[in-house]
Amino acid sequence: MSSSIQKLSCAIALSVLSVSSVYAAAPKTPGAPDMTEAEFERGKQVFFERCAGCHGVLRKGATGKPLTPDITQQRGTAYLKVFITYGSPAGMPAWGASGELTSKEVDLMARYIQHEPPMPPEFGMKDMKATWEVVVPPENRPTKQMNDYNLENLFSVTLRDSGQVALIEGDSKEIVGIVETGYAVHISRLSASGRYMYVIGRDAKINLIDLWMETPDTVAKIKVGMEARSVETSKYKGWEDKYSIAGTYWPPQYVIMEGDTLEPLKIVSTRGMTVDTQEYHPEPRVAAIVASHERPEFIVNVKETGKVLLVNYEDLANLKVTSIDSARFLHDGGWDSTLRYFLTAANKSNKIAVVDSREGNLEALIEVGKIPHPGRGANFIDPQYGPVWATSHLGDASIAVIGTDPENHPQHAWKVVRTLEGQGGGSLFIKTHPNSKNLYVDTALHPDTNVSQSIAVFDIDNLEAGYKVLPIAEWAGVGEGAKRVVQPEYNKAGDEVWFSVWNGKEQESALVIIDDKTRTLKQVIKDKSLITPTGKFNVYNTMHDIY
Ligand code: DHE
Repeated sequence: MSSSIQKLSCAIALSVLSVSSVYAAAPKTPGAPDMTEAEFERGKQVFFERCAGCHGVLRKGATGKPLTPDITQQRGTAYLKVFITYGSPAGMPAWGASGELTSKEVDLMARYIQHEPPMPPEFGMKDMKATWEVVVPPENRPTKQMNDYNLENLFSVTLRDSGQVALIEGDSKEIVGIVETGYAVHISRLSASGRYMYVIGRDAKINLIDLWMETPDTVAKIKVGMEARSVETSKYKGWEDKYSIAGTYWPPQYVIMEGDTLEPLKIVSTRGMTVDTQEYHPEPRVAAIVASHERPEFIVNVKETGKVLLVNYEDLANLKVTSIDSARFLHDGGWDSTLRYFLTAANKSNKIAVVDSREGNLEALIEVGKIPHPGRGANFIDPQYGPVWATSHLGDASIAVIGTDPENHPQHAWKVVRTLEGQGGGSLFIKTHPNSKNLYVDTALHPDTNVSQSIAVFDIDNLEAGYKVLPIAEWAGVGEGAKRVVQPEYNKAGDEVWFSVWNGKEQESALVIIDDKTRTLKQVIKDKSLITPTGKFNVYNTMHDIY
């Protein structure tokens, strides 16, 4: 399993840009093997595409190990070649043996990583402004909804490898639009009003889509860096739709923008000291961002330093940021059912950090399984322990169920009250809905295709009975391919669950919709335009943080 996990993090990483166009040439490093200028350029490109997602652009290590020259030169070319070729049980993919890199490329990369990593350029206000475009100014936009769609039950579906999102009406299951977005597009988020949708690509391009238009389309766009994963919008009372925020992996920073135009207003670097050893880190990447419902604040996860920032947007010129120490390698997370506590994975620390957004402090740091990966997690009422939030894990089969109600169930609050056993490791997302009695757990990155192509579903009222397996990929009836089943997402009513059957770019993919009550197949959506569907974002559930 571990190798496919690593593959996710690396291979998916940065297949985004022609890096040679953005890096300055690096000096030769003393002690490192010789390389021609052309070889060095190729090394940069391969590293950017395959390795940076795990090891970091500056190779300080995150999900993957650090690869700085003091370490790599000690290992030497021969050792590194074996490692790159065959991978490791700890999660390094077998890049050579799998044929993804030729033996010439393996040799090149073994030499390349013994040199100092070249520093990509910064991306400041001038660069952002140069890419910023208001396609339809706010004054020329509709003043009411101009289409007949039931917008609250619309889904935005990430079409990962075509750099698009599909807008699908949940009621009719019709694809009502395909919108061009950034490369290897990642997530969609909804403004508090539900009118605006923000979509961010791995190339840090953001599209602002106006759902009120006759045909919903992009009304503003911007590029906020070289590489990004997260975007969010202000949700506090009185500030609805006012601001948006995006975090970048490179450069390590976040930017606050106008909500309806994406005009960049304030850029803040996240470089600084790590939470534990208090050493300077040059590349603390911005992972998940959520909008507080308790205060006019964005909550920003800084991965490598392990700090959760509460960024108050009331006065951008006198910005107040509360920095909360948690644990390193913060990644994804979501709210508890009251929308007061933010539970977020410090993935390589095997912990869940709980932030109290009302008090503005760390409520708890909870030990869970190996590499928690909740997505936004799942909230439900445990028959024995009361309100709980759950996460599954990339690194093992466990599902940690955590008590979230310090008021009425203080003895269970912030404790792992149950550990369920799922189908296996390689899980990315877990989901339920307030109107459902089912808890779905995907295992999209499990090496066994029987597991990666199916879903486990637990009965919330009888969790100890174990799970039932639904053969989602088989139900999709698509041809050959990896057919990973990924990310359950409910419709607005909470009586249907949508799954992506994520196949190769040249292969057929599908969306499979099941009836939540009966757990039986309801509909399969297939279309030539549905290329590599992954994340799905129901408008109502996303705008109200229901999960
Ligand atoms: Fe994601 C959310 C980062 C790979 C699908 N992903 C997130 C978030 C982060 C992140 C920081 C939280 C954003 C937020 O809430 O603001 N993802 C990364 C990576 O660094 C990683 C591991 C490797 C990479 O180089 O990109 C990675 N992610 C993937 C995939 O391969 C997935 C499965 C398919 C795809 O579309 O690329 C994928 N990530 C998703 C989805 C979400 C997400 C669907 C949102 C889940 C939700 O329910 O909100």
